[in-house]
Amino acid sequence: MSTPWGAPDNPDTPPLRTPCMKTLSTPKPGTAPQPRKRSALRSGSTALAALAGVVSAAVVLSVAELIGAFFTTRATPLIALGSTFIDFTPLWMKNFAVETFGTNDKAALFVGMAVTILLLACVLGIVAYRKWALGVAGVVLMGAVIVGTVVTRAGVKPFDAIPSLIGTVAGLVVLRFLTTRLWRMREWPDVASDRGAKEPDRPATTRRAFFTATGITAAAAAVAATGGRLLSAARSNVAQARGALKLPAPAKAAAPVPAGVQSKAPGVTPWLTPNKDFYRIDTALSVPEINAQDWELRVHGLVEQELRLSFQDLLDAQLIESHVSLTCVSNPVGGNLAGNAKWLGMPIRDVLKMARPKQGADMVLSTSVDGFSASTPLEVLQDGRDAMLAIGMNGEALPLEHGYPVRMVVPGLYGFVSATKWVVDLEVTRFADHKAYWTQRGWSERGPIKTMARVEVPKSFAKVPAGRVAVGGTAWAQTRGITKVEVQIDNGPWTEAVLSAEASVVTWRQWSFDWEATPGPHYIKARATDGTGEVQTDKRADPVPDGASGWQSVMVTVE
Ligand SMILES: Nc1nc2c(c(=O)[nH]1)N[C@H]1C(S)=C(S)[C@@H](COP(=O)(O)O)O[C@H]1N2
Ligand SMILES: [Mo]
Repeated sequence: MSTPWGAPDNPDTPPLRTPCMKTLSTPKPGTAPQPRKRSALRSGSTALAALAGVVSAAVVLSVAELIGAFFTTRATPLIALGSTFIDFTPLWMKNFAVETFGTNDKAALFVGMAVTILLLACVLGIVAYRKWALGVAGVVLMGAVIVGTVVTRAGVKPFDAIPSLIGTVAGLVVLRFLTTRLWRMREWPDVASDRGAKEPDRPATTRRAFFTATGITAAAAAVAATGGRLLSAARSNVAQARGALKLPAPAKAAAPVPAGVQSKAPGVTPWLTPNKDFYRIDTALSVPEINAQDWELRVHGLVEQELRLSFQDLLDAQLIESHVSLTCVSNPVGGNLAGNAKWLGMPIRDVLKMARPKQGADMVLSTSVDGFSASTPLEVLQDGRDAMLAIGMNGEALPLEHGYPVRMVVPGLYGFVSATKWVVDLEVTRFADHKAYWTQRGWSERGPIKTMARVEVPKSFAKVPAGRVAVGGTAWAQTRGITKVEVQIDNGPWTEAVLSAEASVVTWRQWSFDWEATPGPHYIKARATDGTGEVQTDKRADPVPDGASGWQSVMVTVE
């Protein structure tokens, strides 16, 4: 039985010979090779079949990458597969990934994906070699999975499946081509050693043909992949447009930052976080690239007046500027998933004033171009705090990875329920009716930031000389402010630290403490008190579902 490709289903049936092959070799009776070294032969060809599978997979991905340069980056197979994987990652695995890899979780995902694809490709190569029809079925299935993940991504249109489709077909053609070379090799097993000088060329020739084909294909795949990258970079002018963007002056400037906001302890984080050092957390495997001219925000749902805002509308609006510290709900006690920046944007309450929410609405679901969403209490967006549609960060347009051209910034709430980057949709709705991205995955639906004091110097497990040691760090309780930080050495008394100046209740506040250190191992603990008088709880909680809590304890050795 043959497939439409004319290949034998049974690997032990030799493929049809071409006239050319016939003239070259027909073992004479009596000189046929002994079926010795059978298993060695088999495992050798199995490895080559696996190699053919890997090269074919590389062709699928690189051809899709090259053609994908003319489509959205979210439509390339790796990005779509990875993004879909992220969306379906169970909570425990996500927590494990963040705990183990931190902000390298994306790199870890790519490594994991590469290993998985490599293994699958090996298997498919071997299957195709043994039973071609099954191999085809496997490749078609993989192609279907890839196309399926591509077309179900947010903001991706059906024709964005074209790169993956063409890539899959190209991969199949290459697999067929390489597998055919392997079948030919099987016809002339490695008999040179068995038959001395007789027909020494034949096996070597078929073998060489396979390796030449494999090498050329692999090189072509590498060129296609690199070309695809370069091409899509060249075609994308979003980064240039961002650089050229002139931000308007705010109607209401940021309150001046008082002198002395920086902790006196050397080595504490800068009070204002430079954009390049600002932590980045999101589900986006490739940073969405939105042209500001194409950007549009739809405001709808339980509103009297639906709106569509353009980027120009934002530039023309009464903008405000404000220092706000952001914090990630996944930040462990003592962690660094927090940052402080000066944001420029349009107050969201002004947008809501135009849209006029209806009775019964209690939430705004903000959605990004790539399908992330956050549920923010409606009252928080109207209560006078500087919640905004931000277009500027520390005097520049938003960096691409921080949400260019527009993101939300809401003082007092963890990012997962408020800080939607690349935001394109605001739906006024009710908590009862919609669940946001992380809420669907086991996190809470609301996320006020918990009071937290962080010890930054000395570092955990540091060795310090005896005598006066500068201890210091950063504390936050956005919207409530920090009124006290206390330090405890070992089981000694809680002693008040020196607070640095406070810029506002929505920015973090730094502190320092002079410690007379005596030789030996010691534990340094810190806790903050917020503007309501509440002392930071010592109750340990994991980040899931609504933020970590507990006192940080830093072990140091005094010498
Ligand atoms: N589009 C989009 N916006 C997002 C997220 C995301 O995954 N996608 N993550 C949120 C989370 S969990 C946090 S903590 C902040 C982080 O913002 P930053 O990366 O600018 O620090 O972005 C929020 N906005
Ligand atoms: Mo977050």
